[in-house]
Amino acid sequence: MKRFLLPLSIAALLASGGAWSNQASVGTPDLGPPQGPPINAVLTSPPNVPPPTNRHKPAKVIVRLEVIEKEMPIADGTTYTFWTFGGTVPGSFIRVRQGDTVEFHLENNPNNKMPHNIDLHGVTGPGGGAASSFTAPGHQSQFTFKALNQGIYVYHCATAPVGMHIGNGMYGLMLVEPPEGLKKVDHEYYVMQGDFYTVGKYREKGHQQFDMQKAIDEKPTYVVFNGSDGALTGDHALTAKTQQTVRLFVGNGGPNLVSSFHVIGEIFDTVRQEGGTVEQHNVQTTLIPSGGAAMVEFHTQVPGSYVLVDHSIFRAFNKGALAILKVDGPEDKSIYSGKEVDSSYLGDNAVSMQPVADAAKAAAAGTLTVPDQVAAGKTLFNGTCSACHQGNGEGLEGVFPPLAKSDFLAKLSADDLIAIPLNGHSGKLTVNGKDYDSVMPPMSQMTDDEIANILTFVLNSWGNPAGRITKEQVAKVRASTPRPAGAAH
Ligand code: HEC
Ligand SMILES: [Cu+2]
Repeated sequence: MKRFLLPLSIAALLASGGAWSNQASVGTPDLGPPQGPPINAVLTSPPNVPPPTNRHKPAKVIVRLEVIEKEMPIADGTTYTFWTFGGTVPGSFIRVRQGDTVEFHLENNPNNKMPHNIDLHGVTGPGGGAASSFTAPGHQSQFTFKALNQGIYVYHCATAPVGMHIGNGMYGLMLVEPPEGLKKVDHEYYVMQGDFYTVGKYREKGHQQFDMQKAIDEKPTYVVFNGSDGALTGDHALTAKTQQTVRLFVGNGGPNLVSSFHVIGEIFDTVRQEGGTVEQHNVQTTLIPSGGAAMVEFHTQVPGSYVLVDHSIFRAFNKGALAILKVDGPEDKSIYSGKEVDSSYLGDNAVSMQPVADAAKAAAAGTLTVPDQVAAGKTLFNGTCSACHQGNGEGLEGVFPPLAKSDFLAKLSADDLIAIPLNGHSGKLTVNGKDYDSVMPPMSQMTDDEIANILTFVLNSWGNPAGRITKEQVAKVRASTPRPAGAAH
């Protein structure tokens, strides 16, 4: 009964002239019955996007999405048990055309522990499908919906406790193409932000548990694109060439934060804010609500690394909300002179964190050596301390004291040395005959093993007296010395 009524009410909408008569929706959607044989939807893992449907008629499209609970890295050397749609965070990208009839199958892997369901924001009906898709482990559910509205839509799990299911990575995007399709571009990418809540600190090694209190307090440990710290940096960076067009489908799964999505060094030519049909032009930063998405388009002109961030910027540099689009091609000096400052801007995100992961593995196995710590510490030093003390440890005369062959450092006890990065330092000191009277801020946001590795690297570099600092020593100093007000714990 309802099936027949639906097209009628849409026809009434059309007659009233409102809903479809906007700039981005050129064609009139055919919301009639599906034509031709059923089509199995192509689903892709992030950052890939399925190809355009290239269809001109509504079809019946079959989507099979499997929920898989699995342990994956959330940072180098740090694992987390994610709950996923299709084995990835965000979940598989679904692409259909306005007017399609979608036969949706939700499968809950038999090895899973939890029941799950799915709420697709692109669905018109109770719970966006949630009411029809509650599925126990080892079972599957099926429901059918018509994609009435074009746009880019979030889907997510809505099983209680909902925040926990979303907070464990249960979200993704579904694109409902307009009848005429989207304008052709050179690259389409799938990027989705999410906030994560772990018991341990940001980048604390080992397996991390979900922290419900942090989630309730909206104090995430991680804010990342595509499910992990570094998911889209280094070898995993997005790529393009100069003089190309790029379309990003940018979602935000939340569960809590709103994203101020920005690409450092680019201006968005076109944004479909909130995934709606109105096009906005010449945008610097676009707001992406939790449970919302946007389509962002720009064209590349100057080669280099463009940094995708949540411009709530502590999230980018201290919680992981940072990705890279690497653009290759000839320089255009008339647009940009060409001096690149990637490494200092990006800190340790620009370099491989492999030595840090190796050291964490060795520490877990009880085989951590001084060379392991030195290698990890070097990477971390370059991301944190080198901004002031310089990569070669020489500092800047009169401003930042040298760590290389520092006679001040050489005289410190292990505890006093540990206290400097942990609690900062201010006031007069003399290093190698030169006076300094400045302030070093506390770096207590780093974990015990990060500080241990950095100091072991410093002690074994540049003619310093060698030695070793362990994470147990750092933990002891952390517990027994006061941090200045406002320092991280
Ligand atoms: C924001 C700039 C800055 C950063 C980043 C920084 N320091 Fe410092 N550091 C200073 C300043 C300034 C002093 C001198 C403070 C004073 O005058 O009391 C100092 C002093 C020191 C000293 C004692 C003086 C010496 O030269 O031996 C040590 C050791 C040290 N820093 C280690 C580190 C380590 C390790 C890191 C990275 C975890 C780090 N610093 C990061 C600015 C910085
Ligand atoms: Cu779930």
